[in-house]
Amino acid sequence: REIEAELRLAIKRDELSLFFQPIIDLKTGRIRCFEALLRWFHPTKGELRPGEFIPVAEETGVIVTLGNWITRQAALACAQWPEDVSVAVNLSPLQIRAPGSVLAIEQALRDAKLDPSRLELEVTESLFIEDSDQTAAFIEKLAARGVRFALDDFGTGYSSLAYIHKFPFSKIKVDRSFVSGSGAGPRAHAIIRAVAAMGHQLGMEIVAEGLEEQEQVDTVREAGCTQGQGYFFSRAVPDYLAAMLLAQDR
Ligand code: G
Ligand code: G
Ligand code: MN
Ligand code: NA
Repeated sequence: REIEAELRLAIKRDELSLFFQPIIDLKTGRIRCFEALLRWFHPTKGELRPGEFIPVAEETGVIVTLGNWITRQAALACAQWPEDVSVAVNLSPLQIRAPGSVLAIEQALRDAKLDPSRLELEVTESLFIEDSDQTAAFIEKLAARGVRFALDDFGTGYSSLAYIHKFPFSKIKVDRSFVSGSGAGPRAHAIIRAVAAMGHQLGMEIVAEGLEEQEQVDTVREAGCTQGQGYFFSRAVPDYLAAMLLAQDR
């Protein structure tokens, strides 16, 4: 397919870029982390969103090369930030099952001279449907090195306590459908509260995603979320703007 061939060339042609969206400590208001979000500036189609091309990258296996590139770029960017700021990278399930993925991540950290504890790998709930030994080995090896793991999109899939029980997640990201839109409300609020209470017991950070208004920020903070992310604070921005946000912040 056309898009597949173009995707293979996109890295070489310098059409791909990582943007960074800040994740804010809801107590102090300061930036704790940036989530890396991939953007493709296609020469004729314009800006393409990951939702449009990540599935193609997954079907064709290009995601493995692409994923390694993303981790490297994210680690290099983070190495420029203050030491108490980390970077979060979204992982595709296919990447986790690919042989050599642990080595590639370790190499990216070494090359960027980044402390492994400053890298957070976001995995989505749906990954665990298979609950394979490979997934467990991947997470355990990197966690032993100090890399952190976040359970992304929490509440949209199986939301299984078994995964939280089995794997050393340091963060749960409550999906934005609980925070805004028609899904928000007293029932969603009670669920966020309960998830946050569980997170506290386990020493985890609880992130509320999709915060767009001050009122939502106040609500999730009151419900016990420790961090927040969303357009209220900032959209994902290029690395030079991320550096400016940090300079303003400190
Ligand atoms: O930025 P946007 O809202 O368009 O992202 C849409 C989806 O694409 C999100 O689910 C996000 O996790 C995913 N995504 C964004 N960047 C990356 C990436 O670098 N790697 C992978 N695997 N997924 C990404
Ligand atoms: O699946 P994941 O959580 O990685 O997806 C992150 C996606 O959410 C990104 O594509 C990002 O652009 C989007 N996003 C981030 N903040 C907001 C927000 O406040 N509102 C909405 N609608 N989308 C957001
Ligand atoms: Mn994410
Ligand atoms: Na999410």
